[in-house]
Amino acid sequence: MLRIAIQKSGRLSEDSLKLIRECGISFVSSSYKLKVEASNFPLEILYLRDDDIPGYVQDGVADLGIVGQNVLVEAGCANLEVEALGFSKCRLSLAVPRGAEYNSVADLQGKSIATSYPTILGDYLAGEGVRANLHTISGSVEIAPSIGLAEAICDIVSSGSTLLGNGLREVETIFRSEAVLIAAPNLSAEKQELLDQLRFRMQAVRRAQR
Ligand code: PRT
Ligand code: ZN
Repeated sequence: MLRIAIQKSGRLSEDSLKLIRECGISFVSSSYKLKVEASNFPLEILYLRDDDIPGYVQDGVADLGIVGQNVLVEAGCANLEVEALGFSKCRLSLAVPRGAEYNSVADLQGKSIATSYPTILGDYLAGEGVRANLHTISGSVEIAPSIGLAEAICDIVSSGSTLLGNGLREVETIFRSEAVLIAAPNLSAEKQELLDQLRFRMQAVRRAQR
């Protein structure tokens, strides 16, 4: 039996469940059960926080997972990706207060930047030769400049309305993300065979949507 970890409740949940159902896999989902078994495919679904999914798959507690590339790469687990899924598209961007002067990323030299993505941001800044002070916060990052916590932010953007609503201007996109299927490194031959069947079905679902 394959075990797949998906987000319990959040932006990935609905599309993850929909994709599994569109693969012809039936299961009864209830908001109380954190683990359900499919009735017509050897699959068990675990409902978790998205941040915990890369670690569970890396350690083999779950065989598969569905998570955003932003969370996967930040966790240092990019090697687990097996299939891009095309939903939950977003970008990780740098933003500064609307009135602040900004010409290039070099302007962030010595500045303080609030983010939930210190690894991706740190790698990006190092590649640009910029040294900045990163403040890692786990949510409501967009509030940081207005309360004096940081001079810039780096966070997930989708429509851009959250930046706009907090008086911020997007100045650089540093990473593009979508939901991906991930798999544990050393699956048994039986599990690998089931994964291949599942990927085949997922690819057919995506082709049908194009
Ligand atoms: O509880 P749990 O830890 O499981 O969930 P979470 O709150 O950490 O994650 P969740 O559900 O918010 O997002 C899950 C994944 O969806 C993210 O890791 C991204 O891969 C993807 N995704 C897609 C987004 C967005 N779009 C998005 N807009 N994740 C977050 N946002 C937030 C962003 O942080 C910002 O605060 O929405 C705000 C910006 O949205 P716009 O539309 O105003 O630009
Ligand atoms: Zn999360």
